Amino acid sequence: MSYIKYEQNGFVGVLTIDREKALNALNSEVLADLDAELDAIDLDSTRCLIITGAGQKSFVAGADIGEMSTLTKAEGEAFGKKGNDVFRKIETLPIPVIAAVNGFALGGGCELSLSCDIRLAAENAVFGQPETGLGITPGFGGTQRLARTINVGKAKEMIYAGTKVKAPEALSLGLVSAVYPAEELMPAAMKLAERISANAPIAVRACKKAINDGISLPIEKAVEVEEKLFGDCFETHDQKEGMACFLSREKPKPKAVFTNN
Ligand code: DAK
Repeated sequence: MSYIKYEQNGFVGVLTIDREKALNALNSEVLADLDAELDAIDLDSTRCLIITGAGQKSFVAGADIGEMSTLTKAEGEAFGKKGNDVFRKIETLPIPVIAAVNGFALGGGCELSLSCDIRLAAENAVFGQPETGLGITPGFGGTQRLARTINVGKAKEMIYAGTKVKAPEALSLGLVSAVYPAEELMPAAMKLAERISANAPIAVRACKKAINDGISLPIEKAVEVEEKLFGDCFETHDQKEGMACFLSREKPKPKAVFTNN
């Protein structure tokens, strides 16, 4: 039995972390199942992925504290690497990934949402990095991605003091793009995923790569990354059709199914 449920809705994949009785906490098995499910996504027919948690209460309440409590230093490092590898796989997945944060996003759960491209939250969402209270640092990229996503001082406060942030504050911090009543979260995430999927897939992927690869480079190097990816869009079906339709004032025809060219 897998801790991950996966559904394909047209071009959109919906991946649910399904360990509801432990508020979807990430143990080694959940991480292994998540890794395997990410590898199994058909990237030729999927243009956007949504990640959410099972139930109404929690996105992911963190790494599994029970499992971590008995780890040795070496095992702790190995566990951190396993999580980091999976989260990096999400961050570098060629297609955009939306986190639909339906409740607690604490510790590894907050870090999981930060490895996604876009975060949408339900009104009951709570974000936090409570690790220092447990005697550890955030280990799945929290010290790095949180400080790059929101104001550095606020990120430091959340990490040093374990300050939790509810959905409205998360919105004002830019940690999430929008907040919805719980029952509207998944429809809103689907709607956004479908809007993304309606655009030229090669161009959307190139945008993700350009932003991710360029963001930590000096601007003169970053624009070179953009130039290359911009050039890669030319001679593709969608570039030719998109521009021809604009010039002839025709309605754009439905996009071709993505192929790797
Ligand atoms: N791990 C394991 N089980 C968890 C869990 C977690 N993180 N969070 C909740 N659960 C389990 C509870 O134990 C409980 O199980 P039963 O007792 O029913 O068997 C069940 O989920 C329901 O939880 P509660 O009864 O506590 O529910 P409440 O509504 O009262 O409270 C809560 C919800 C989310 C406020 C509370 O459960 C809570 O504070 N949970 C812990 C949140 C937390 O501290 N998260 C951060 C975990 S630390 C590293 C790699 C990774 C990390 C660090 C280092 N390296 C080694 C480099 C990451 C660390 C973390 O994520």
